[in-house]
Amino acid sequence: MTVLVGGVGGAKFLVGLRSLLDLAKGPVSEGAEHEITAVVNVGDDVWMHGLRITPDLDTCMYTLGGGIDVERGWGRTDESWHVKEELAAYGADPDWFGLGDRDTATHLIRTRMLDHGYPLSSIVAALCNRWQPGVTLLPVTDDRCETHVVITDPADGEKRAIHFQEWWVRHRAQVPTHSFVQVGADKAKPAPGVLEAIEGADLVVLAPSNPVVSIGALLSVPGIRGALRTTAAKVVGISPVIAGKPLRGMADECLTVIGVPTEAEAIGRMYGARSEAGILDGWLVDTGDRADIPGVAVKSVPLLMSDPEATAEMARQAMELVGITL
Ligand code: FO1
Repeated sequence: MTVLVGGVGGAKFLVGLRSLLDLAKGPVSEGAEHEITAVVNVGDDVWMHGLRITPDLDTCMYTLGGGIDVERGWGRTDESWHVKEELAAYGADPDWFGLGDRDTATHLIRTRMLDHGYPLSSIVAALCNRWQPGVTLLPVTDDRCETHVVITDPADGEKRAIHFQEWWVRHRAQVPTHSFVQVGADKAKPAPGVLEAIEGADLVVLAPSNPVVSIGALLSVPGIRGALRTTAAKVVGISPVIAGKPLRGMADECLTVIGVPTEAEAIGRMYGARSEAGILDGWLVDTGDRADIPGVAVKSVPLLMSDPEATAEMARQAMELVGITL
């Protein structure tokens, strides 16, 4: 199975899917009965204090590897913040982005490997040797494809583009926001193995991630949408909103910016049916929601990922929706 994921929601979904397919934290054994490949968003990626940070890849790696701080949904458990405090003591900008001490080791290794010319996909594989996530994590692209946000800056009333992390962490999206831009998308290429993972899958799933800055950012990489439209696998999406509300994060803020209602049906229509110009064969919505999307099989099931068992059942429902039984 191939799953398109962003950060927290995607990582949680992968944990449930891993348990459903009887995979465990450990080496991805080629030729096993089941394999999971996660194609992960890189739109959140950012340079901070000279280090390259890749939030969604790290959230997936730490969550599946058992090192995540569950409460925060990012960074490491048992974290300390001396590096952050010392940077602030120097007045080093920015002070609004938290670099944990343990997390910083990951960024130091990544940055050094980038400096030595390794592509991001090789760096992820190297870091996963330690974390053994039990699934293959692939960045959607090895190229720069960052989400930037066009806002009206409250400081001077000027319109300007800022990095997604500044919009999300510093401003909490509470500034006049006009649009999202995927900087680098025009030249970005799918990372090695990504198109093969989509085209060779038995099933492709869009995880319940942010439809704009996670799934939308993934789709902005040239070739991804085309692979989803042509793969022999069925493509099933899982609604990231329940009763008009996102579970975490700011999917509602992002959807409002692009003029799409925060509703399961509207998001499903935005992705569209493969029989038209879209990418979906199936769309799972929560029991409290409904959706009528011509050309797309829709089913209402519980979508609260309260624990791995509930998530595993969601994944099973996604398979059943398109006629796959384990
Ligand atoms: N999110 C925050 O709200 N505040 C932070 O200080 C913060 C630091 C941070 C450091 C490393 C990392 O991998 C993620 C971090 N995040 C932080 C989360 C980050 O903004 C993610 O992009 C979002 O959670 C969306 O996935």
